[in-house]
Amino acid sequence: MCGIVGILGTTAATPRILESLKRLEYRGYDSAGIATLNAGTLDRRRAAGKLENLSTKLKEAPLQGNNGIGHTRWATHGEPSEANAHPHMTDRIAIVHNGIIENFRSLKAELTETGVTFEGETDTEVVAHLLTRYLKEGLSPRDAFHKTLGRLEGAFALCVLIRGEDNLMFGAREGSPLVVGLGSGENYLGSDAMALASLSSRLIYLEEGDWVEMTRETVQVYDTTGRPVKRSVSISQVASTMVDKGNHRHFMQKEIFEQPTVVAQSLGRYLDPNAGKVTLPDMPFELATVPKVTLVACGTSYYAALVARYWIEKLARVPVEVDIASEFRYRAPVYAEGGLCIFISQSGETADTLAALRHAKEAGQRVLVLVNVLESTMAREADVVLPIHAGPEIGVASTKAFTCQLSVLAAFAVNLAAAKGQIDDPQEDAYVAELESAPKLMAQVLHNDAKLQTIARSIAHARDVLFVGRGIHYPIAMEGALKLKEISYIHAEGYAAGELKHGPIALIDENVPVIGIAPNDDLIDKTVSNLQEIMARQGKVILLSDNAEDEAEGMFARFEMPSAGELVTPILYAIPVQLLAYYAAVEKGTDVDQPRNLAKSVTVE
Ligand code: HGA
Repeated sequence: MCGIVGILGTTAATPRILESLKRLEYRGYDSAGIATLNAGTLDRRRAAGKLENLSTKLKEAPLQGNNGIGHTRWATHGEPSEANAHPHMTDRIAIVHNGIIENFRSLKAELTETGVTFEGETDTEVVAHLLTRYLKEGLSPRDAFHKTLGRLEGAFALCVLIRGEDNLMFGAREGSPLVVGLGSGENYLGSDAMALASLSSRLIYLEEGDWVEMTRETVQVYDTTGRPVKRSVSISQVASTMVDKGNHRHFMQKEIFEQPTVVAQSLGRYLDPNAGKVTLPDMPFELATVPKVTLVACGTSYYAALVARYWIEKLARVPVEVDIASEFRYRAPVYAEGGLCIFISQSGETADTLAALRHAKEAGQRVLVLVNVLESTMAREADVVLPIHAGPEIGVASTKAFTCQLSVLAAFAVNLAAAKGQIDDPQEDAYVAELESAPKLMAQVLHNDAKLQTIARSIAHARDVLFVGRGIHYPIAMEGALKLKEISYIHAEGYAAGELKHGPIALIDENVPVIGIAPNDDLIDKTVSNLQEIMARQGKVILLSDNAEDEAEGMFARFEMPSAGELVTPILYAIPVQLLAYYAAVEKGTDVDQPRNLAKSVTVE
């Protein structure tokens, strides 16, 4: 989502801010801007659309100064126009904001009454005017900033420059992440380690409610009450080099093809094939005593959670509840005493998932997270962290993070089953061997991608596409539909195959492609029968299967999959649905890596 970079520096700020904003482009944004402070004077350039537009403006009218703040905006309040782009400015300050000021309406009304006029529709602008009012009332910058923070409700990461204060920058964090970067004779603020990768690896992660007053030489963090606090310095692992596409056309394609390697790496951290055991990090509780598992996530991570439910229930015989993070804490969930809550998020910053985590923690639940970013807020707040080791995922539509999440969840399910005494050593050994086979089988699927490219051309111009599957492959159908929606903008739905006849079958005609996910398991006959029902209504069935050669007669297309066991098939079948979406999007010519309206790390609720 929005990216923030702030520099109190000793050399020209604009090129450095632009470079940092470029690193954040993958997160998705719709406008961008930079403000600098030069000899006490504030000035800014903003542009709707891509960073190139901002660069062009900066070439036409450069911004001088060694101090600056920059922002990539993913609009929540107000259209993605230049007027709504950050930084927002008054005659006294410039500010960038990530998050949502929930009480902005009442603040706006209050400010309007005092004669303030607003330039755009963002919630952020009220913060700019509030801070300006307190400065004009004669408060010191520090007091004015602290007083402003006390008036805000909602979520925010803020970064502020003040006119006339050449060696001063403020930042604040509540609900949205903010990181301080330490330089020599310079200091920085960023929305995450990636934002600061080219500037500093010595970072201070602000905690909830923290705010910071910075000069080039000093960094002072305060808590909500305004008390000075000490926060530790960590060394960032985020490499300062830009992640590149290699010889792929898009990051998403690169990440799809990387999957055998990253899944092997990920499994390598959790499997001991010699001993035939799953090895998880030490936990501050006994897994054997866990009475219930609750899995909570959003989007693709939520589908990984749905797959995990099948594994955990079947192997470990532990009751499992799964929910969407944005719904979870608003429905008075019933926690089991000593229950284990698992939160899944690629970035570890997803606002809804983080809020759900805190809800569970407050209720005394044990908290385990699966994240890709080790330095993330969720990783820092959990009792146990299972990193998925997917490496940086740049494509907005998640691919390799999904299959790595599945791999780690499969290993977890086996471990829990062993801890519960539901499987014996030879069974655990067999499951470990099965998981070990995943990367090779994934490579086999990828090897046949040309066939999927041909099939994808036939769905690229459809208005609606359905994905159907049963059991553990039902969530894969939903994930396939999500991928297609995200990057090709084709309306798609994932259904449990048996559910079609209860409504969605009304949509079927000769123009509706239906992707059938049907591995040769104990449900294949049922799934294929459902596909026959679709064909009887002229639906264009595309079958993904390692069997059903005979039943394939009359189907529009069939993609041959390798055979595998129940821990590996969901991981394998994720690949053809990713590739269908990818090639359909390429065929349509959409912006694959930065699809419209989407953001990578969703840090607003
Ligand atoms: N609410 C602000 C900032 C949006 C944001 O944080 N996106 O990630 C706006 O709409 O400008």
